[in-house]
Amino acid sequence: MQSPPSESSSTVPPLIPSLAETIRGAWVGLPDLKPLETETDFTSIEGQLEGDDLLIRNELLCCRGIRKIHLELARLGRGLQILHCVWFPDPRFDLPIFGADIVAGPAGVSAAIVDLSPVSTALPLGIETALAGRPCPPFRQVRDLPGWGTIFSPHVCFIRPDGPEEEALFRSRVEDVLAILRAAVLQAACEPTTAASTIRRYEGQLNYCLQQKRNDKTRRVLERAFDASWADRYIEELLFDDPTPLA
Ligand code: BLA
Repeated sequence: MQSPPSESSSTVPPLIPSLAETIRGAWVGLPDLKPLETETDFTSIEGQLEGDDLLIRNELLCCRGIRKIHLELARLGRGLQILHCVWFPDPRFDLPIFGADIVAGPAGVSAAIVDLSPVSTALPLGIETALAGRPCPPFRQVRDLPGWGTIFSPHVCFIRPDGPEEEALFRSRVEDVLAILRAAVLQAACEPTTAASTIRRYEGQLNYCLQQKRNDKTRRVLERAFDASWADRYIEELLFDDPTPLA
């Protein structure tokens, strides 16, 4: 796969390319892993934000148990770097949503978040036990969640990493979280589309998408670089598209 341009720039904070590698490593060997076909080709997108180029590179895959694995690397001129990653489960499987977002500016990483978020009232028991057994390391600058952040689990890690050591610690947190999810994907059984549990998880995923779309900070960057209707379409069709309605 071709390296996104953000990885060859000397101004990229090392956390973003190294996390991208961590994430790519975590999907290797997942059952029935394949590229995700989308109606629109979102692989590579270019826009302009206040005279600066905005480059977006998307990697999209799916596997048994996960309807969409999305890794996005965005670079705005020399100023802003973003890594956005969500693994959306197939609602027939009892799996949480993996989400990570890293936002970095010239002064360093301002936001780093990672979570396995529930799509029912609580996380699947095996995931909960595994996360409880591997608590998030103590970071010096923990950030407050925004109002829409009620979708995240009690294990969410939302920080401003304080220096390269904490950046490495955050990367190892992402590794731990993905190892827990991988183990669950390998074990998960497929339940019928009509099962009450499937329907509950489908609705839970709709709610996750709805709440994420309330993040004005994402929308603002996209609207300024492209335009409001393009940003809307990108958010609705790619970033937080709803799962396919259950038949
Ligand atoms: C915050 N997201 C942000 C910020 C920007 C973006 C500029 C503000 C940075 C800061 O507060 O320090 C921008 N994020 C983007 C853009 C994309 C993106 C443009 O992903 C995509 C093109 N956001 C997610 C996911 C999570 C998430 C999957 O997309 C979590 C799993 C979280 N981003 C998230 C949170 C904040 C944030 C919680 C802080 C919001 C706030 O404090 O109001």
